[in-house]
Amino acid sequence: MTDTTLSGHVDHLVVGAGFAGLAMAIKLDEDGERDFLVLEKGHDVGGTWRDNTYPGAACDVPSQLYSYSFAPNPEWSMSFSPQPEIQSYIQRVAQESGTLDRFRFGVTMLDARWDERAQHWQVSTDAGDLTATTLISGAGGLSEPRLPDIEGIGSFAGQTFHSARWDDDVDLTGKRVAVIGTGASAIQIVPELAKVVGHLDVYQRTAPWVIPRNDRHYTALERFAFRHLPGIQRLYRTAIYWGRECYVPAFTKEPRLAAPAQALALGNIARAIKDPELKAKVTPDYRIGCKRILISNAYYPALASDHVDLVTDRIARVTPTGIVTADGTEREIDVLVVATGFHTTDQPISHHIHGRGGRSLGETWARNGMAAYKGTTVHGYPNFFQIVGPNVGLGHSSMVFMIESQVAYIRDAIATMRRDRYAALEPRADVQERYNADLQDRMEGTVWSAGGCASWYLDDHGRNTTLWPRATFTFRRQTSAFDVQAYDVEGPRTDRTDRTTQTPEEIPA
Ligand code: N01
Repeated sequence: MTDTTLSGHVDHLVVGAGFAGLAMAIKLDEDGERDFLVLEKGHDVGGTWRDNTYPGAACDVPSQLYSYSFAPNPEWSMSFSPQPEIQSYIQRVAQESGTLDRFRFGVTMLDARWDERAQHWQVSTDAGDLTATTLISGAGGLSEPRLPDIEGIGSFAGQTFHSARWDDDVDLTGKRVAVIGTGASAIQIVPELAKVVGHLDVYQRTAPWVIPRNDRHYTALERFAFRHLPGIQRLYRTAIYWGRECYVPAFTKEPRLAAPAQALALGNIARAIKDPELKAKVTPDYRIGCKRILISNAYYPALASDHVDLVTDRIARVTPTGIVTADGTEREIDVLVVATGFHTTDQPISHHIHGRGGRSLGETWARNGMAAYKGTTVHGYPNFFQIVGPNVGLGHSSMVFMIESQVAYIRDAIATMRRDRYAALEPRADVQERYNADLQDRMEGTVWSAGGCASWYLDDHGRNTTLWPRATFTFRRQTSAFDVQAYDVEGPRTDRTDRTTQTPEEIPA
């Protein structure tokens, strides 16, 4: 429960204070758009980096790239930073931005409805109701844990938690633990658990491809250079960026280009695992890249440990004391960790956003699949912007790059609204349709569609509605300027006087 009370009107309401919401707040402020609020249901900035505190949590994109271009951090200790360092970075950027006075923590947006007459969003929260000219979602695609639909899972008598809701109070030392899932989270958790638990069962439904993690500490000299010669750090960032972009043709056009990565992954298995049966179990039967490529030097050695079992038999049910697989075997455990991912293709926030005619975005997307224009705006939902919307995700590079691209687009949209006194804008239906038809055409033949796997990139209709299928610089170019000709616009805008926040000039000394 929060002691904040919300009422009145703001020009911009941002939902979520992760990388996306924070970038939006900083850039709105920079543009002089000071009448905004950021609602955050948690009690701190950071989003997914605040929530994912499981042992071993770290970024699998190098931090030089997985950070804001406008806030370089010379102090990264390693090439792939651990979660606490990333969270501290986000906190520091937030502190230094001077925008935190407009963040409202512990506030959940319950519902947002487009008011056609007043041309604004009516937003209800658990801390009061307010209206907003624009609604900007920075809620993220990896925020709502997906729990597995396994018979009896609620009956387990020991402790159970999702990877994104780690319970630090549970002492795992010497315990019998099971981890369900072998995705990006699980492969970071498993080696850490293997160090302390008595026995570990890892339940694998599909083997992931795991390449070596070329991680290292930055030397004192490198950090000195980052601090005093910012050009050097930019050079690192640029080199990492282009190195990552090299994956795109392998994923989208020429599968043979993925052969070196696949060979690296097979070498990673061969180095750590000698037992032929285990080797066969961990070797994927689909093309590398079809699911997210994982990086770890420690995962396979952990699986090869005597006190760790990789279970590939289908889980039949969970009992109060353990997990029963389809062959009837029950493995008893004390603690159950579910590392089964997130709601990605059915973004939960979409059910709380009601556009023209009162229809929720969730309903619209349930009918036709998740779709937006440039991953940011949606026909029927005027003045709504979504950061990390449909088809903005990446399998190979930094989401912060995509977030900054979208933030630039939204800033330009807002500047256009101000300049041309538009009250409302939404993408034209035909433009949005063409945009998505082109995206889906491009998906055909990519490793995500033709790679021979099922993944969270695909929705129930088998459409890839999560990933961007082109180079990230193409997305950057497409979002570099607001293309008002692609939009239906309404104007002129009526000026508001009942604002919730004040500009610095208006705040009494
Ligand atoms: O989730 P996932 P995650 N019974 O969906 C299995 C990002 N991330 O939390 O492959 C049994 O990838 C499922 O099996 P299958 C990153 O974008 C980033 O690990 O569907 N198993 C899979 O093995 C990543 O992609 C970092 O057959 C079930 C696993 O659970 C995203 O988060 C670090 C099951 C889910 O894997 C999600 O990763 C961590 C069931 N009923 C995460 N249901 C960085 O370093 C699901 N599974 C940046």
